[in-house]
Amino acid sequence: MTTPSDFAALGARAAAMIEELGALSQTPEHLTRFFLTPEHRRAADLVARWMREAGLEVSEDALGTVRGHWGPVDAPRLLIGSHIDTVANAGKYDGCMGVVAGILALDAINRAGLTRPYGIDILAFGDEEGTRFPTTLSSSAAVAGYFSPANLELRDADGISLREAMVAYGKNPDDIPAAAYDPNRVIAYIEAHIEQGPVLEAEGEPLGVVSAIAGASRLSVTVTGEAGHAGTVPMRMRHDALLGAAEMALAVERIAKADAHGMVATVGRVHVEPGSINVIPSRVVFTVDLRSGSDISRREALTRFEREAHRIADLRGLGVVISAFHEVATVPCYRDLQLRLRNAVADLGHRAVTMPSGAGHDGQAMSRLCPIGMLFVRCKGGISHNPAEYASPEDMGLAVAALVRFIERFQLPQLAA
Ligand code: HGY
Ligand code: MN
Ligand code: MN
Repeated sequence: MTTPSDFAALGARAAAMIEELGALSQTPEHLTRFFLTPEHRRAADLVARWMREAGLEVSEDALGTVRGHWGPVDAPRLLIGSHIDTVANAGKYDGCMGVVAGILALDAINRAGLTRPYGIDILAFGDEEGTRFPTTLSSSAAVAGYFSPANLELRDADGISLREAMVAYGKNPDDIPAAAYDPNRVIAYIEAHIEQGPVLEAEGEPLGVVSAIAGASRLSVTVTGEAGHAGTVPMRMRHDALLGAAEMALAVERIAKADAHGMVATVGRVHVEPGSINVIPSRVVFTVDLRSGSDISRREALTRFEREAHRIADLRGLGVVISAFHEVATVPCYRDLQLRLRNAVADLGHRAVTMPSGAGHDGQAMSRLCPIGMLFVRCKGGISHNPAEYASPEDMGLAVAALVRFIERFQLPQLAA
């Protein structure tokens, strides 16, 4: 069996790589690495170096996805990947752990001289979080062949369009179609990722297998009222955009709490104008992130929220415009891949917990290309999108070994139906 047994040594290598990658940030005091930024460039170059050191041929596509190629060039491909972009003030493991684990797994396979009748590509995506432009999964969407050219005109907080950012990054938007794989040449996509939740820790297990990735909607809500003097306008005569927005935020919380499918709703960003301490807010723009394991209940919740928001606006004499700028359906993980991943984990002497993912992943985009499977790794306290995010070297070592074992067991380039 090629599978390495020294999980601690593998995990120590993974931890060192995570630390090195985690230092490539917009600012030194915390980790922020957005899509197509200079820090993304530095991280992509580091990942490319690691891929070469693992014996992989390296390429990079028009949306900055770094690809490490292993095995017979003209054979069907098994894809293993995750993302290297981060949220603002992020943890070091979200996304990066899956890219590091994939590289270390192929390094172990190369050292063992294993061959397979298929090739393997490690993919390091640059835009899973969607934190720079008002879209998400754009790099994996290009790989899966469904990137929408209209997104090239989307602008970041500084007014830079995705198209301009690509050119500044040294890419040509005309090359985006060439980033897509031929679906007939792809067997499956596998992603290792920290769980970003508390279940594995509560179960006392280091690894999990994902059954489905929850669907999500992202909204931008603009509430318009009337600016006024904070000292002179009586409360009953105000059209305060912020208080209207606050009532709408509480309404979306109420809707999520009442849902039977574990729905979650988050207002993560609020912009207030004019933003002076002594002026009644005239305009507020806030975001809503809504997720559920049931697409039907999520869509019903969106309808309910829209109705509530207009009711609140009418009562307060406000205007409200709701735009849904991102929507991704709940995506099941392929059963045969779930089974193969569970078997690989069992070979290491552990029971893989089968569980849904509340967090979104590139696998949702990749499911448009091929069957997907996900391996979850325990993270401390379930904390994520937070500098306190942590996965132990032992658990990361086990994840690398599980990927090696998965590949070892994966003898033929086709899956069971
Ligand atoms: O938002 C998410 O679920 C992922 O971290 N992008
Ligand atoms: Mn994330
Ligand atoms: Mn992630």
